[in-house]
Amino acid sequence: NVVIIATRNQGKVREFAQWFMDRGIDVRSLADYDQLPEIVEDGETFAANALIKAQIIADHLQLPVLADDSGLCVDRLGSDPGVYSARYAGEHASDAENNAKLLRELAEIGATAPSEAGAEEPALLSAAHFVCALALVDPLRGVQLEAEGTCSGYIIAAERGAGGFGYDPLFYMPEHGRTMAELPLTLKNEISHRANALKRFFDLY
Ligand code: ITT
Repeated sequence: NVVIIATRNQGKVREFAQWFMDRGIDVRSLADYDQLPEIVEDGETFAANALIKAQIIADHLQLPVLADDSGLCVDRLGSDPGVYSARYAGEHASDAENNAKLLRELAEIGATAPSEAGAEEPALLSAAHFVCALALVDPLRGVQLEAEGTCSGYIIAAERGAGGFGYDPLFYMPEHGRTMAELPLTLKNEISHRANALKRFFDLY
């Protein structure tokens, strides 16, 4: 039993692997294939981009494919970076570069933290939420399933934690007293936007 996920993001792969492993299903990603067609994610929504990725790879491999399009929406930045989350600081930007850009943009609108050396509770610069859109496409039967999940928190001024990926070190959840990057993978996988999308996915599947 295998599911193909149309992603090159190893952080996503780790999280999907845990979800599917629990169900006795192995996960393959685009890293396991050569000579794949180019994917142009030019949709205006997470859902549209998830469909684009799943459709292109499903057509190419002639197998059912699941795709994840996700990102961070920051209230005080008018929901940016949104669908541009992966390339916020430039086309092939690293997570560190994107996180630095996020803090620069917040500083520009005056959202900064007072010096908080030793503070237990970090200053909250803006409310924010993660979004994850999933799409499953079967080349023979077309779109099989779409599901979306979100997760709410706040952006803080300095990174905390080494787990997860992407914007996780800057995404703080007061109810957990930790950033997403400070949670063990199993806990992130219970509460994240991806977890919420996957719960819907398995309800519908
Ligand atoms: P694929 O398209 O190959 O799946 P990608 O990283 O380019 O990989 P997206 O286009 O969906 O994926 O962009 C998602 C970006 O949003 C990702 O690079 C992170 O910066 C951010 N992101 C998504 N999920 C996240 C999570 O669980 N924690 C932190 N940041 C996340």
